[in-house]
Amino acid sequence: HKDRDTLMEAPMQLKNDRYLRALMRQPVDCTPVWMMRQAGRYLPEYKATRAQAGDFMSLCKNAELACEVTLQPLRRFKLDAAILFSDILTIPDAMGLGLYFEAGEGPKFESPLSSYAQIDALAIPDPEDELGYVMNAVRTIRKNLNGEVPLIGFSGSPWTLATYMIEGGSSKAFTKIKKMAFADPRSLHLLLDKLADSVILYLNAQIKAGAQSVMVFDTWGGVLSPRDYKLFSLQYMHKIVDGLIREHDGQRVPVTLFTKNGGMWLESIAETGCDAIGLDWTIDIADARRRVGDKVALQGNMDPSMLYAQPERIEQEVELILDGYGKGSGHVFNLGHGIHLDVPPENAGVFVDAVHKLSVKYHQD
Ligand code: 1CP
Repeated sequence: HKDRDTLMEAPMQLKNDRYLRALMRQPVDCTPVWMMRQAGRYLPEYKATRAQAGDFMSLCKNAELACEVTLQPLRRFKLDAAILFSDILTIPDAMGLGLYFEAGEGPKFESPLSSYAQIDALAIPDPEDELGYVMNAVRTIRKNLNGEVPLIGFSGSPWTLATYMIEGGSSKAFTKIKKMAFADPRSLHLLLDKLADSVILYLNAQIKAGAQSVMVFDTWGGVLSPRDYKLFSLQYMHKIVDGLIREHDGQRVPVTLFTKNGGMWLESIAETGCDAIGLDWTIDIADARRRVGDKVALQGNMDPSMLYAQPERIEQEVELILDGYGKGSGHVFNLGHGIHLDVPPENAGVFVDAVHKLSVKYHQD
């Protein structure tokens, strides 16, 4: 029966699989592109949906609205991937720390952690229970994407989550967590280990719910010394990579690790066995490729502030980065960090189109 066959094949058959192919370093017609924080406040339609939801966490907890904002950037731009609309702080919230957002001030926790006893008492969240709203969003988005492009699931790294849980919110100097790292390392390692276990369960549940690739955001790993990065951040990301489902529904589920300011440590990151490394803009992608060889794919790495420039300047920068990576597959174009909230949406469109148009020649032999 024809209809039934189509229905059964539908979930596997992606109309555009460039993003997954590039992560696996398989041939592509042009370089795939998506933007970190592609759903968000630079889009007026996002602000409208958010206002409808009330606050940010209510938006994350409403599967229909989370799906709506996930799809909004895809309606405007020819993006090659969708990313789940959620936040990295869902795990600490599910652990009972009381996440809230103060207007214009970013995330905060009611009960930040400071002692071994508090950390010891933390339970590992059940992804289908306390975090069930995230899995519902994944399932809803996957259904509504209708096989157009792959869906990226994500989590924060244990170190990055721990910074918020111990500092009580965003930080500049990270003195509280560093005090714990150096004066009471046993407590911090207990926390990082529980977070690694939580992230493994959380990402595997996202994969089972329909995420076709996953990314770990280590936004604050770069504030550590090289030795402490390995000890407090990379070690736990390695544990996560080892614990992830790498094949689901007969398809490889690629994993990308992103450490902001981690350009010095690419070789060690590649050794975790991840499929791809996310790069910020402080490293030349040509050097990065020379250093990792064909071990992993690379994602990045235009300075997000370049989207303030004129179209010609944006196109020139895209060309320079494409040329830096060079010929062949293994490059997923992206910004080196999240898109700024006052960027004109048209400029994001110029960027996405430039990647597709200018990259074709790097994929012909
Ligand atoms: O609407 C609002 O006012 C809330 C702003 C906002 C948004 C749009 C927050 C609060 N989170 C998000 C969504 C979000 N966060 C996504 C959605 C998917 C997409 O990319 O479109 C993702 C992937 C994140 C991940 C995230 N949250 C990270 C890691 C990546 C990065 O940008 O470094 C981090 C560090 C956070 C914490 C967080 N949540 C929200 C804010 C404003 C922050 C950053 C605070 C800080 O700088 O410390």
